[in-house]
Amino acid sequence: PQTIYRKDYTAPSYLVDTVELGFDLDPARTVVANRMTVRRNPASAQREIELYGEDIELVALRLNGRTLGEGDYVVEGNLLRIPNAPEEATLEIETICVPESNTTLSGLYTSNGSFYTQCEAEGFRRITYFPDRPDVMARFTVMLRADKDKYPVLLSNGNLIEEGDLDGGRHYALWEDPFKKPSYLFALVAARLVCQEENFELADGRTALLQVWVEEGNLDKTDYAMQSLKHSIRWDEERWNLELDLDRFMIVAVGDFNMGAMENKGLNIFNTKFVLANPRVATDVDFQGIEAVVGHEYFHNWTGNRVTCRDWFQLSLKEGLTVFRDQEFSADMIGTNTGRAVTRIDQVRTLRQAQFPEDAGPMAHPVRPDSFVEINNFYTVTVYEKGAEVVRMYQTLLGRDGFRKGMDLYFQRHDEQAVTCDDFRLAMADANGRDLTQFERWYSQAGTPVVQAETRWDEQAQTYTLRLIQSCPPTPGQAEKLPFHIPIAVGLLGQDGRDLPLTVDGKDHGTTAVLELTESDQTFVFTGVTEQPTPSILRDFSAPVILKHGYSDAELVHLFSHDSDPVNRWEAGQRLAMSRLLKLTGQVASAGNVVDRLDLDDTFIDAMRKILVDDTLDPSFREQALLLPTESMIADQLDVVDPLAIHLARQFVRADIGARLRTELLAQYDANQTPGEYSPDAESIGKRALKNLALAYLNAAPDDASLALAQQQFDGATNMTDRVAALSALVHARAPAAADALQRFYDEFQGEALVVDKWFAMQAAAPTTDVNSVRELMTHKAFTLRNPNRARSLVSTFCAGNAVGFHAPDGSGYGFWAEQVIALDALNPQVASRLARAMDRWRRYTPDLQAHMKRALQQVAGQAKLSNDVREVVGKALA
Ligand code: B3K
Ligand code: ZN
Repeated sequence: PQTIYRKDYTAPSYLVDTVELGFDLDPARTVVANRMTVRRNPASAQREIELYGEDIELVALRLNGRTLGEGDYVVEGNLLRIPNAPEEATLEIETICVPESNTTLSGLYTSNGSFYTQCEAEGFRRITYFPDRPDVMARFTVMLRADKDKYPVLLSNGNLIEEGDLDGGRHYALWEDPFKKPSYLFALVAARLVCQEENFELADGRTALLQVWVEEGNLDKTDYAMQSLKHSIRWDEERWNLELDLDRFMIVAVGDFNMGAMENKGLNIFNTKFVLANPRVATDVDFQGIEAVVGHEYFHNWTGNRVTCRDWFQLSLKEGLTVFRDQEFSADMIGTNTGRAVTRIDQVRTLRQAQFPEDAGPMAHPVRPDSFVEINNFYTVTVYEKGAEVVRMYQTLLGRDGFRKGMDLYFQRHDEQAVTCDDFRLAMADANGRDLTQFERWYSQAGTPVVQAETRWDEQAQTYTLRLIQSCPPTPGQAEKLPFHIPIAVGLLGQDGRDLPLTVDGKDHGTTAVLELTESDQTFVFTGVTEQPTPSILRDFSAPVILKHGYSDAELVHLFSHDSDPVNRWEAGQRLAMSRLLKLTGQVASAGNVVDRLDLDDTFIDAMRKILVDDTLDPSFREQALLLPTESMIADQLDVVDPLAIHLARQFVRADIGARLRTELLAQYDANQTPGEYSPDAESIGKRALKNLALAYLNAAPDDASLALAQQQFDGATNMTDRVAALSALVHARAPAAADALQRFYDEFQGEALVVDKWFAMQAAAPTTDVNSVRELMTHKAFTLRNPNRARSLVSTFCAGNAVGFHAPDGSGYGFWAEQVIALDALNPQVASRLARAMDRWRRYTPDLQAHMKRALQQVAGQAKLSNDVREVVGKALA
């Protein structure tokens, strides 16, 4: 496969002004007529028209009315070139595609018999020949024709111009999008659907029609998506002065979808997972996910659609920024300080769980990658979540007002343009009169920076010196790194736990100073420090770095009890837990993976107890503070990973907490019930989370009483959050009643696809589940590899979320992985390629496991027929 480089970017040879598409929709043979007006791009030296097409049959090609024959154009792979083209031309192209056999779910495909599209990144070329690149923006008019009975609803981008009946039981709809857009934002839906709709008043007094389209039978699950959409529209108006620019905004839910959702102009298409919810079938996390994703896609209308990316290397321009926006939206929707902090803690957990490992593995890439083989492989936690951290750092450095000025300038300069990450950075710099040249390294250098902090209090001089040393490990293709521009938010706690006033270089910084670390070794001096403080460094996780500091347990306990910054307060608890987990993992491993004579100190248990029972703290915060680092976070700290040792050590800690804090956990279990009608508000979610964590800890060392409690909660649950928590407690405790509960759960919810996914996922993740049980589950009548949600719920959950089962010493988990990657690749390369990444960090495991993993990787890499997607991932893993 061919590698594409960012440095090779050239402007498009031809621009497209208008596109008229005509679709005669038929699952077995859809005819697409494309008429577009093109003109030579003055910015390009190229004289050929370049069109991309993939998996489509070219029926006719006309240029200014003349049919082009063999000698008039050249087709090489996916590229069709028309040499010697005139300055301006009308191109007419007729192609045929077969939606019903399109299992890739990219381009035009069918799901449950209806038509849907997914064009980002390069799916439009699977529909028609087109300069399918984001810097070609055109105005689209779309005519849809289909059987009226089977596909009563015909949707596309923009405004509905006309609809009516045709002969032979068919009908049509004509749509026009008033904004020019890149082809990746094109969408159509032709389906049997119903909708919840509402007229919504916008800030400027206009009214927009909002619709949420779902399959019949799901209308009782659209309220939350609709509410989230309205909140998103309001929030964008209020926080950024950005308005909905269309008269109509539609969300469509589809059961077969590769990712979460897609921001097609005016016609967002969503995975059902991020639309459908009611208390009976959806958990608190599902509700939160819906709010975040509905917000995310809506916010793309400005950050992504009105201002789009020049090329796919700039993906984080829209994704990092839009994730940042949806994060801020979710935080503002909660509104309280602790609520905000808890969302921030969640973000930090995601980074540590997924992004730091990516940044340290074979697929490590900068936020703005320099090269790729398959762009779909680069919709990553680095581009998205680290990208959002980079955007957040602007706000930390420039302040909220300064950041807003930068955003305003960005839209002023670039509305309806396709631009780069540098353009965004320059808007931030220019709007604030700041030099952000060095900040560019956050875009160009991969790897997680390490910041080492050394401190010294000088009693005589009453100064406190903070020395910060930064470094960044090598990543593929980047051996040496230059220093980053890192905002480090710092507070100092006095012995009474309160923040000390901060003065640096004679300047008053309140109680949190944002220091700007720009050199590899830099020292900051706080003056007027009258007592030995405890440093709270990297408050609010002010930069995506690994902070190293030789904290003593006493200092950590002090921070865990008092830090006014909730994120660092939580962080102190994580550090206390991590040091224990690492030590215990070592002990378990050297005992040959036997849990014997392990011990957890009182300091740790007491610190946990204190937070658990502190009713002045929000339950949501207490839940986060009591959650242990995950197995993968522990693995990330180790040079040699023995997954079973990690699991056993962590289970020991969970059980010990469960046993030694039994009384307190039971009390919190009772105190945090949420009787009455279910509501997904932050306070109730926090209570349920703490209550269900208590239940989980109690059942980590199960006795009859705790098992009975889980059983009772399962039987009496009135919402999915409590039901799943109870079922999972039973399953993880290996309760005798677990099998029966699982069966009852399935029987009750077998008609709800998203709940069946949970049912598979819960079993896939259970440490009692091995390869054989997964294979057994794959024979269940409800299982299919063809539906991405279902495949992920069982196969990906097992491979990426069940370390014990997956890393079985005999390598059977890896053999299974290879088989499934190969099977999935034949159907859906994007889903296969995600699964392939479960092996990313294979070189970190014990030698025996490594050998098995390598063999499995080689088995996949050795396949003659493999998608570019999977080939790139396994190739980089083995490189
Ligand atoms: N922009 C889409 C992702 C498309 C992924 C293509 N493989 C969803 C989003 O980030 O909003
Ligand atoms: Zn996005």
